[in-house]
Amino acid sequence: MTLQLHYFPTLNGQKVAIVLEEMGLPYEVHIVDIMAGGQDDPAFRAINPNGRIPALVDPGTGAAVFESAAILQYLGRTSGQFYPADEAIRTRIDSWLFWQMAGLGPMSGQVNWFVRAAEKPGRDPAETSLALHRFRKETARLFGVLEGALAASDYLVGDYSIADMCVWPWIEKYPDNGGGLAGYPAIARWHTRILQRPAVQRALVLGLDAIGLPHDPTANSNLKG
Ligand SMILES: N[C@@H](CCC(=O)N[C@@H](CS)C(=O)NCC(=O)O)C(=O)O
Repeated sequence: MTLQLHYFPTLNGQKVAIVLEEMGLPYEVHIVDIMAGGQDDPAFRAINPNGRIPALVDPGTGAAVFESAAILQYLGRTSGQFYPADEAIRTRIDSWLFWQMAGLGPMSGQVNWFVRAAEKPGRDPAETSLALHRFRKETARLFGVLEGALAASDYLVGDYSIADMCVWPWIEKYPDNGGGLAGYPAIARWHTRILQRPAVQRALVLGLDAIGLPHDPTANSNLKG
């Protein structure tokens, strides 16, 4: 049965695209144009009352799943791939999923938002500086945690898993330090290792043609996400 991915090419959307491509599952893409209010469409709200992409509908089971990590867990459970049933491994993967969803995503997302807000002409820097200080500091701490976890192993939990696929897109948001991943050699190696995977390459261009965007991730960094 063909899965229905409700999608826009943002970091949270890419997570699910990567997982679907890695698992080789049949799916069709339904673009929800979040730049044009598609997330408020009542038909989409019936799938995700929270009005955010991504969401996944599985006509085979009747499941309608929202929150990207919940989608990853669903696909891992139902496909039996990249999410070992061994309780010790699975719960460790879950820990990294929550870490991304509650930590790295929101913190680096706030940095990104406040950086853009601070750049707006006429904005008083005092309005954004405290928030930027707080969210940058926490994002840097989280990058330190990730660096430590990857220093001694190629992937976050044993073999390549949905934990890596959940965290990986968010590395792109490392905020404006000018040095990229220079201070994080283990993250940089892991990032390159995963970037080279054919499934990841396919996922990164998913939906870009449909909304008229170039196949250049750096050119699309102003998408909501
Ligand atoms: N925690 C949610 C976050 C979803 C989310 O924030 N999606 C963004 C795009 S990455 C969105 O739909 N934004 C639309 C808006 O801000 O109105 C998840 O991981 O699925």
